[in-house]
Amino acid sequence: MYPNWILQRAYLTPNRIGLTFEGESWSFEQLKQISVTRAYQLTSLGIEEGSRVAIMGQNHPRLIFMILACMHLKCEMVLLNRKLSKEELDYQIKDAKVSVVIVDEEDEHLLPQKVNKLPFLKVEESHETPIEISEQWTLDQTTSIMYTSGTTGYPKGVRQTVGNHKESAVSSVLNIGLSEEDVWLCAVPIFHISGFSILIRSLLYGNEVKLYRKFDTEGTISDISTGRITHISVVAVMLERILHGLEEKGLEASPKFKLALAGGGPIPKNYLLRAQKVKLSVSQTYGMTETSSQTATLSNEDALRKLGSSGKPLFFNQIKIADTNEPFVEGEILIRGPHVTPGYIGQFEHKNSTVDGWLHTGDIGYIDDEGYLYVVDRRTDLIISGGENIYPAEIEGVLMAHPAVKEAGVCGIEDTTWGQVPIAFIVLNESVRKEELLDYCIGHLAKYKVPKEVYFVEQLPRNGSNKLMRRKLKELIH
Ligand code: S0N
Ligand code: AMP
Ligand code: MG
Ligand code: MG
Ligand code: MG
Repeated sequence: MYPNWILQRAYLTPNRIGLTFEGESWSFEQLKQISVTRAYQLTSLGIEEGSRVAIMGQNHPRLIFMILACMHLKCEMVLLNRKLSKEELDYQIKDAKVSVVIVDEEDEHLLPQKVNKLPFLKVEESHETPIEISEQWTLDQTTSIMYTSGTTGYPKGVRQTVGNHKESAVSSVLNIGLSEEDVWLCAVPIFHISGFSILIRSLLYGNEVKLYRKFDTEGTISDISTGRITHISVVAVMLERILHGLEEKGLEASPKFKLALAGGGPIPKNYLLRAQKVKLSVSQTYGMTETSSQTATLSNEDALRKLGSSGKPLFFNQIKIADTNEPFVEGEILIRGPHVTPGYIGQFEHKNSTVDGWLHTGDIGYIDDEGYLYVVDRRTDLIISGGENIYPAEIEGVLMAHPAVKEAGVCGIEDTTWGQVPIAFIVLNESVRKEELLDYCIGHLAKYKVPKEVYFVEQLPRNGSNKLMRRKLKELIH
């Protein structure tokens, strides 16, 4: 048994600041009080302890209070990506069989109409039913569930347990270190593990989170160059915007600033070199939803010597390359450790997430002769655009459902802004305008998944067994 982290944190350091947002601050004691009140209100609205709920909202203290309240109730929280289309959200809500979607009123219009919604405001204005808040948590209890898209086109709901989050936070701090003045800037979405893990670390470490509604280059630059923040989590696009801003203004990172944790996809080497010039410490990390954030992280002292590496596994984690023990030999990256998900929910509930304890990531990499991991290719077909994952099958499925489309093939191409973007190749049944197909995609898919270009072709490259060869699609562009 482990103590309820919110109660424990408020007991240990009640007066320390836990959260700041747009000039307002909350101590851990205040976070406890508000979240307990919300838990009483959720109870009076019929949310039962241990039930599965979905939560959706922009980064905002109200979202944090609701998440903490659900943690008091030991609810399994499905964190919905607010950039997804109604159809995509509908799939997740149905697959997870949640009892209700607790939603920021501003986001209500993003949800399918038929969904059972509980607006934040209704909770905040509700009566309270005082219940006994669980003081004990168990490691195998599911805290959060995040959907990650898959090769089949059907996203899988990944369980992240109390144990997974705890191990992730402990391993992280054994590598990065901790001091009382640490302030972690959270400008990544809380609905991704990149953001959610910042919240978890704050509860365990007792450090402040400075929360942004959304990433804002100007604010971040000022926080990094003249502010109090010591840490930030970024994806490549955000890092590039920060570097560009610092360079343009002739600014450097403040000596107080300790680390930009950069992950969610490959970080171009020249960003890491530019970062050195503006005295911005950056550590590349390799992490994923299935591992509740980082598995390996490069320590800053190795940043130049091991440029491009994602570092060594954090203390309790292990990494190996499938079918080899030789350095520099590329193969599938396998991960083992207490931070690895116990499995999925919904239609993939019975799919094993590990084999002999090893998570098969599908990513390709190698380990050098000193034990440093290099990720060389992402898992099959995965396109990462600005830190958001896209699987070709999801887009192909939507395109194929259009009557004018006979066959569709999607792949990613390099893009200077987003890293990669999807493009589509179509064999037509009947003539149709590109714009109509793109509008159709906009109606069914998250904006970032809509192909940036559509090519009409005579046929798609297929192998002997008629399987689409996505890697050959690019050759069709003349
Ligand atoms: C990069 C971000 C901030 C860009 O968003 P921005 O600039 O705010 O865009 P909007 O104003 O919302 O929209 C403007 C136009 O741009 C389009 N657009 C927005 N985002 C994308 C995108 N990703 N790809 C393509 N287009 C995009 C909009 O559609 C809009 O278009 P128009 O003008 O046509 O309407 C934003 O994308 C962002 O926040 N990205 C980061 C998301 C993220 O956190 N990903 C990580 C997910 N992975 C994990 O969590 C596992 C790894 C991990 O844990 C980790 C990752 C990083 C750091 C640390 C860790 C860790 O291990 O802890
Ligand atoms: P997600 O499903 O959003 O958790 O995304 C995790 C995926 O992002 C991994 O499986 C990798 O394909 C990719 N990724 C994460 N970190 C890195 C990295 N340091 N280098 C290259 N790819 C990465
Ligand atoms: Mg994902
Ligand atoms: Mg913007
Ligand atoms: Mg069709």
